[in-house]
Amino acid sequence: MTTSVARETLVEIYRKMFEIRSFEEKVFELYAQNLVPGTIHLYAGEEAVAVGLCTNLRKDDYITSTHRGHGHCIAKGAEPKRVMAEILGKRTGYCKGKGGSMHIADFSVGMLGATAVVGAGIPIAMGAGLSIKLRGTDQVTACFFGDGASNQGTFHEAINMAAIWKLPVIFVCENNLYAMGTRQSIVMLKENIADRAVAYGIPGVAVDGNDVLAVYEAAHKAVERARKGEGPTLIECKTYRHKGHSRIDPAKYRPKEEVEEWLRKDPIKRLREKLLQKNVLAKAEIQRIEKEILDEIEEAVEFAMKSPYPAPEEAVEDVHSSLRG
Ligand SMILES: Cc1ncc(C[n+]2csc(CCOP(=O)(O)OP(=O)(O)O)c2C)c(N)n1
Ligand SMILES: [Mg+2]
Repeated sequence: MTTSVARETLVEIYRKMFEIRSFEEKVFELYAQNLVPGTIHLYAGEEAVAVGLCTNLRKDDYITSTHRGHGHCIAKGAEPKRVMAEILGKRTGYCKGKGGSMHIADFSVGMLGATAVVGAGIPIAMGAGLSIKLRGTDQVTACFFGDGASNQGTFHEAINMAAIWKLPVIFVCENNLYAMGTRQSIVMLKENIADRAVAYGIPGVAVDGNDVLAVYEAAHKAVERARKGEGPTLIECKTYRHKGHSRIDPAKYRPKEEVEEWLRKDPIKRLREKLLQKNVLAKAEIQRIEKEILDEIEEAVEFAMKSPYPAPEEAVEDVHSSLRG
């Protein structure tokens, strides 16, 4: 594994994954204290997907996200403190506290937005890909969506269009086996969502989404192909969310053995073990990195807690944007 991925990249990957996990654990804690307005959908357990993918992207590349988007934002380079402020509904958040957990966007790092509408990010990513092609740059767009979203019409329409126009889009299905409480096997006869790529004449690959290096390798190939103008790829990452669908879901529909099996396959634990085993990092270095990140998350919480709420009259600001300026 260390042969193809540079040491600094491996360390950066570990940092980001640990950062997202720590961030999500903190959001869960704040939610329990009744400090988070609205709902939350946590990314804990799925970090290898966003990080494995985004490590291959440049700042000027784009991503689109889902309702489970905190990890996507942070992996693409958004500042945790401003993501936290948005989740707490504060004016210093990315949408000035008016979007909340499910509507975070940061155009400055190419994060085009999270959305509460399942499958809605897929055509937006296709449109961003079309814009790249028309402008003639070598940027790419990566599009995250769930197994549930892959049964929406938007999935089929957007992938087909991206395929015929050879758009630079990487379609990344985060198959965590469930769409709310519905198991994938109840709504799909085929096991691999990646197999659907055949229907559109593009490459489709299914990878272990809890192995960050497997995601990294698949993304690397897909990004190269997209930058060369050879068109889109569908990558299916098999993964698992550690918690229920959203904050109120105790996830009783999941068998205990299944949950335990996936907890054993925790992507962060696995990477940590590999890094130690291959002498990429010593235990003390890992502990130092983790401490640094935990401190940074505490600072993010402090920043968010101290920030003001938007004033009531700000509710009607930023509602429309005019191209005429
Ligand atoms: C168009 C639409 N239909 C239904 C919903 C309700 N809903 C919210 S999340 C969700 C499940 C999505 O599952 P999946 O795409 O697998 O993503 P995951 O939550 O597993 O990450 C549903 C049905 C919605 N928000 N939008
Ligand atoms: Mg799902």
